[in-house]
Amino acid sequence: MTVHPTPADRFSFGLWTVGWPANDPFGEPTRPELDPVESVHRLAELGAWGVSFHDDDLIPFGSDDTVREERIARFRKALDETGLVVPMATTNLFKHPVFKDGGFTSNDRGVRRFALRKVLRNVDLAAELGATTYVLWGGREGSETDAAKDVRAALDRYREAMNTLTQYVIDQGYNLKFAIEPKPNEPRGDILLPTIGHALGFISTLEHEHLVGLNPEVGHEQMAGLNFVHGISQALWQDKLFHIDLNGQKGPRYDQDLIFGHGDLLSAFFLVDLLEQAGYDGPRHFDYKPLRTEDVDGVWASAAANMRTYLLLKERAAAFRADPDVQEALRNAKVTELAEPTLAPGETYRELLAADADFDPDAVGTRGYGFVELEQLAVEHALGAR
Ligand code: GLT
Ligand code: MN
Ligand code: MN
Repeated sequence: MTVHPTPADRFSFGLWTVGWPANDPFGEPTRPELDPVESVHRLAELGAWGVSFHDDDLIPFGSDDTVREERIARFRKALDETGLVVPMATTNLFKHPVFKDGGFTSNDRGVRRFALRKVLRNVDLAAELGATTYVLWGGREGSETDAAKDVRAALDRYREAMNTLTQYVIDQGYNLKFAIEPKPNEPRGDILLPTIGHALGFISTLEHEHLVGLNPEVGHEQMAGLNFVHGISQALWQDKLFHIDLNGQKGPRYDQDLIFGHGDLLSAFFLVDLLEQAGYDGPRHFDYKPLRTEDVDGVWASAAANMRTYLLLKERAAAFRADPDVQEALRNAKVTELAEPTLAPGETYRELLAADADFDPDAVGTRGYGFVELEQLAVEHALGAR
């Protein structure tokens, strides 16, 4: 099937994804460093719409102002030449040894102040380049030992950082919202705000809650054994899906960052179905790592594969929804009945208590729901068999 990504599909990539030189804890890089300017051009040629970056992907840590300005100017020129946009930016608070005990929640107050300054500085650049989402992935916010971290104090400091950042954005008049990216572990033994649910709970305690939402990543929830489609459903339900990191993962193990669809394919099918049905209009952002076995050509093949898989699943999901057999199976399974309020309009609990005298739980308990038939229809559509 021919599917061609276009900017209207809103596909975006982190510079650190295609640009990963494939070094891992056990081995050296297998590919050369990529120039961000080249990445911008190649992604645009492939039909991507946007590119995201960490401050350090663009401007090496510790650069002076001359180097900084020069790097930004080259990047901006590439954006102008290709029409690629910057929907999101983020801060690297994990690579330098200074962040070994975290950024916003390091036990060392000086480190916390340094981390906040690093983020504030890049928030200015994000706004300058037109980004509307600022992602915060706190990979080093956590611990390996429970004795070493007062988690309640750490959450106070996390909240203090978020309140400071949101106040800054308000004062500067930036059109920028923050998206927290949960992850259960790696690189820390245990990371704070490990899942969508933890992060949603935390966000509800913030001063400017409306400016803070989520950037959930497929693999991160699956590392915790959780259902990503359910997590995204709740994030949407709470209007907190500000951004999304699409990739693949094979169950609870290290963070694989596989190509989208190369992990749990059926979950990817239902995820695309959900995003498209819910009218999610944010970036479809791929946060993956081209396999270490691949050369530079393989990097671009993998970038194209992410977008192609998304579009194929989108097409399959639309066919699933349009199939009259599926619509009937949805009705038989009472999936549509769940949208009906449990109480009738105006009905009180007093009336409820006196109602439904003829309801027979034993008879209803024997009735099958037909979920298997419905799921099989989904599998057949995902396989292109219908
Ligand atoms: C890092 C991490 C990703 C995050 C990036 C944003 S950094 O690559 O593994 O999941 O999205 O900070
Ligand atoms: Mn990941
Ligand atoms: Mn991510």
